[in-house]
Amino acid sequence: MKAPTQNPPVQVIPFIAESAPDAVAQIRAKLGPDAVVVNVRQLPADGLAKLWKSPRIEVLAYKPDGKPAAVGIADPLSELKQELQAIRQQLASANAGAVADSPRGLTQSTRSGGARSGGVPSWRVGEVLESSGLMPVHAHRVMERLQASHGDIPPESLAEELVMARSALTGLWRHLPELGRSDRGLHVLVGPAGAGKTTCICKWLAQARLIEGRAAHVWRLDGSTANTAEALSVYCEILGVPTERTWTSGVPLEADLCFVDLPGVDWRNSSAIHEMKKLIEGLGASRVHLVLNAAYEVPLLLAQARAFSALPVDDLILTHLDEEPRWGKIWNVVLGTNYPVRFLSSAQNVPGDFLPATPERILTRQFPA
Ligand SMILES: Nc1nc2c(ncn2[C@@H]2O[C@H](COP(=O)(O)OP(=O)(O)O)[C@@H](O)[C@H]2O)c(=O)[nH]1
Ligand SMILES: [Mg+2]
Repeated sequence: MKAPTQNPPVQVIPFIAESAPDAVAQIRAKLGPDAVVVNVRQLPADGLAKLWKSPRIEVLAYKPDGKPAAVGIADPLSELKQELQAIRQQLASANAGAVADSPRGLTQSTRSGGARSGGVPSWRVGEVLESSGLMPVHAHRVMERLQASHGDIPPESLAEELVMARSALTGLWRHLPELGRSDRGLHVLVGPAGAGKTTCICKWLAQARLIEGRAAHVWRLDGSTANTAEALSVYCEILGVPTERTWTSGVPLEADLCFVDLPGVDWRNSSAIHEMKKLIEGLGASRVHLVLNAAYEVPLLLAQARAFSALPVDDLILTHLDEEPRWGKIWNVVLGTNYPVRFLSSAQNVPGDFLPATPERILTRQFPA
């Protein structure tokens, strides 16, 4: 690979700020209007300091070299736009390659090794499903479907079994209702603390603002605990999205995409969930997305989904998928709950990976070529 000769390495500078306006002011003062923000995160307060200090934020930013600050269109978000475009391209090619392709390594595997001791061949793909992350109960359900439609005698090769299993899983996918496809309107993200709710709002906003140029509005509301997600306000300021800390006049006419960011709720605390339910009812018409950390163990994920079903949840957003190698796990949530999955989020950084959930996308990662 050729070493880059034209672009000198960029110097990423961390800024520690007390608030969103403070961060923006510091970045503009030091790097000028064409600064590129690469990450925003909230810093954990140390020890007892968290009792009296408001949380601080760290913003990583740099000034693109060779581009005088005062020349050209000041677009501090061009890097983010490029990154998003690259993600979209990747996405398009991943979809194109995802249609019923036989995973390599399995194509040579024929039925000879799959016979029971009595000589009658048996389906083997159930084990493959389990090793990709499906719980035995769900792998069993897929196998029952396969046997119901193809009979007890499996096809010649394991690769053919896998093609059939992929198709059976796709048939079990719960699609978003027609009405839920457009994302106009008010979205409320709920879930346990640390699941990635605020990060998902930032990623969703980045796509809507930078690629689609849409008008958005954000409310960062307190619940039974304070909402300390200062990073959200910083990001909104960077994207030019108005944020409010209280719900007063409702959704403005000009905003076609609105988000309510709420603090996390402990799934075992039913009275806090009840309080959140009342808060959501007070917002009027909205869509409620339950955000879950998919790297957690499946029983915990299902217990969380059950606890939050006291809220009017429309669908799920699964996060931390970069920390979960076995994407087959996602099927346990698809088959173990009544919710459609709307988005898959797999990066800490914004804009990062935030993609509509589809069976093809999951299967491609579940059974890599
Ligand atoms: N690795 C990884 N980290 C994430 C992801 N989403 C969020 N995080 C990190 O998880 C932590 C909690 O995220 P945050 O959005 O504040 O969660 P919230 O409490 O639900 O709003 C932060 O440190 C995020 O940077 C993800 O998809 N992958
Ligand atoms: Mg948050």
